[in-house]
Amino acid sequence: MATVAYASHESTEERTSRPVPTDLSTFRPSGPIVYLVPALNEVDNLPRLFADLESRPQLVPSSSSIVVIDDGSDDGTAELVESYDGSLPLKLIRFEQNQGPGSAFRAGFAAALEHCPLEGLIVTLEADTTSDLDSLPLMLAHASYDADLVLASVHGGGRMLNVSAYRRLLSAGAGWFVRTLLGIDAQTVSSFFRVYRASLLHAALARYGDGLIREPGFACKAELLVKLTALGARVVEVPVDLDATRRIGKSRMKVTPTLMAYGRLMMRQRAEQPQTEQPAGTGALIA
Ligand SMILES: Nc1nc2c(ncn2[C@@H]2O[C@H](COP(=O)(O)OP(=O)(O)O)[C@@H](O)[C@H]2O)c(=O)[nH]1
Ligand SMILES: [Mg+2]
Repeated sequence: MATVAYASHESTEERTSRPVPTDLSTFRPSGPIVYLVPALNEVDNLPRLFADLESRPQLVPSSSSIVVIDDGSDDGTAELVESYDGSLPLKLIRFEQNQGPGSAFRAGFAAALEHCPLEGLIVTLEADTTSDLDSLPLMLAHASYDADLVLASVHGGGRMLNVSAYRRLLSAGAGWFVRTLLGIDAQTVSSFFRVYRASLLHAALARYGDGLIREPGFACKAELLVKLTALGARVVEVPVDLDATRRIGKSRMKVTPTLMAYGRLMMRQRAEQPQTEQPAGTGALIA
């Protein structure tokens, strides 16, 4: 596990920073968890995600919710969620027209923070079940003990299984870009699988308002990481395996618009840096 951008502002007394317990079998987060699952035409994959979560009730403590953000799917994704009658506390946000995962996260965070207490956790997760949920207890534990943001890291100890060389290259390239050109010391920057402290997102929305996520597409994850790090978020990476054979259907990521968005992000960050950057140790975050 690599620790990145560990801001030195431990002065805020309420902020928790304790060692993560070695035995996670009895660990339970103290607050609810809100799962945000952006979905575009995932009718074939969502039943497996629901089954994965149903088989791990400890990951869905009381008052938790699982919010699927359907983004103009035409394959019955929304109808599948609406007709679900199992044990999971499912909710649906539905866009009639496709707006992209960045827009989905913007709506999802706003909805989650309306009800989620400061000690709650927000997990963002792909609908396609490619990320290994067995890593989630450790991610939740870090978010509860010593991190504000936990990244699932295929490049920081996890493995990319059955992933094409092209996609590996794109993913590694995104990491290089964010490290080298945006100055963030993280190995994996583009995975959707993350855990955020609700308190971090509250602080970020107070700081950036509607401008927190400006990228509507896949580059939103890098954008968020840059902005949250500038706020002084303590970021921890947990190794997570990604297995592409678990996905039915093709990736929905559009490569050219995503690359263009990374370029736009860099230009914008460079233009805005003097206003948004804070010196280390003065993070505005409160736990
Ligand atoms: N809301 C929303 N979700 C999307 C969109 N495109 C992809 N997704 C979802 O985002 C997640 C990641 O997409 P995926 O196709 O697996 O991308 P990859 O893992 O980078 O190949 C999946 O849950 C998709 O259903 C979109 O335009 N809007
Ligand atoms: Mg995927």
